[in-house]
Amino acid sequence: MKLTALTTAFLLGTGAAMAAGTHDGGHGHDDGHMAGHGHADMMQVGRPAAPDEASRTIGITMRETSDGEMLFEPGELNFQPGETVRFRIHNAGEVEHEFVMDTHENNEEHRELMQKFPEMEHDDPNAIRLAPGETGEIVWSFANAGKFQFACLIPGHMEAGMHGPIHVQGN
Ligand SMILES: [Cu+2]
Repeated sequence: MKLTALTTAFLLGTGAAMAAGTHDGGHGHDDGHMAGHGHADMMQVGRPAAPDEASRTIGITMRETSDGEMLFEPGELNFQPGETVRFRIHNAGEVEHEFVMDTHENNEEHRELMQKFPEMEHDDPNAIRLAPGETGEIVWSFANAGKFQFACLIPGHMEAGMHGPIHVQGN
């Protein structure tokens, strides 16, 4: 799905989108590669991992409701520090959605950035953007205990309900 996301970025990406995507350097994954285990990919919420590291698969559905809400199912996620899981994310809605894992603060910053640059495309390892009907995967290793967040940062979507807590509980 990484290739699909990249291809979409190239197909849909205008000069403005490209420029917006790099204007603050805040994403830190400009080349979009899946180096996986380097320090550069380590975030507070964890790091991308290889598929064979995953100990379980979690299905996530993204959709809109008839009364104008947008949501993730399930609405909350729980992990242990050091746990590596495979997310199989399906967009069952009628518009594009994305699944982004990060700290609440980083998601908030990112959301504001996307409001300013709605055409912005990104290819961060902690995020995946899916067209209606599409399914994609992220394999992720949760490093630190703490409370994180998954959200859709497309303008208006988080406000419509697309966010939930990720609890990484230490013993
Ligand atoms: Cu969305």
